[in-house]
Amino acid sequence: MNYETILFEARDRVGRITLNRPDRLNSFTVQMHREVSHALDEGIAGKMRVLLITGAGRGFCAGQDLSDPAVRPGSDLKDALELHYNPLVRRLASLELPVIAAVNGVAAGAGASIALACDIVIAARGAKFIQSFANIGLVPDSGGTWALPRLVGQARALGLFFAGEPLSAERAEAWGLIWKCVDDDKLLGEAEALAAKFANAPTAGLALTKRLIRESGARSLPEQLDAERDAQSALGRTRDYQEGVAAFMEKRAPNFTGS
Ligand code: T3D
Repeated sequence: MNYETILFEARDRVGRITLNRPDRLNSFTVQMHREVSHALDEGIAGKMRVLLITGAGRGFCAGQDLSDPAVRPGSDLKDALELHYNPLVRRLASLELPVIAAVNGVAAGAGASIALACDIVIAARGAKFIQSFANIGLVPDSGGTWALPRLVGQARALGLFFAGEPLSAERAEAWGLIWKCVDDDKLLGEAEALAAKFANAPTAGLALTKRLIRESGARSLPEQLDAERDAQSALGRTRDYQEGVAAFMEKRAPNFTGS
């Protein structure tokens, strides 16, 4: 596919999506949704073991492109969510591999929600997160009302949602909203280093860890213990476990294959 609104490349087992409408702060159009979906298919078919998402130019993503006639005030916004945002967020959450968001600049509205739907969020010090939905009379969507209270608690989530004010990357890190804030010029290097580390990790274990964490909220402790037991039971039979133990015993670096 010839991508027009994103850049996509898969190299060294890492799929890289760059949202690429910098003059509109990489806000989402239907075409961009379709291209991201296609890139995810392509990455999976190419057996990527890690996905890295970032934005071109000075923004990460400003959410929905508000000039799109499909979301004109008065129209039913249900389709935009049902057909595009919700499937994207579900997919990021259920992809059986680590997903890293490298937030290079402002992440607003659904752009913030999509960043927070990723497993690891690294942000440039100059980046900010804006729950801008209230500024235009909408509720937070794309999983924002699910993720934010879990990450920062109800008081901060409601404050961010109601005020619609920018939250700096530094404060986002201090509040536990994101994994890490780094100097602007270090962002891509740090994100690539993490991606390379994960791409060479026992990725089946990382995928099951992701699932356990993401499903834990709906389970009791006894249920979670059962789920951990089942995951460990499956992983104990993998080549990567065999390799990890052998490498430890032989005092050498492991060579994991993700199988
Ligand atoms: O509607 C549905 O489908 C339901 C789903 C909704 C999901 C959502 O995401 S709702 C929230 C939508 N997003 C926003 O409300 C954010 C709108 N943007 C802003 O508030 C500001 O642009 C920012 C705070 C993000 C950044 O401000 P600033 O001053 O750094 O940049 P700017 O000058 O406002 O933006 C630069 C350009 O990008 C500008 O175009 P211009 O004047 O240079 O021609 C601006 O219009 C454009 N732009 C920024 N965000 C959007 C956008 N164009 C279309 N849609 C945008 N979301």
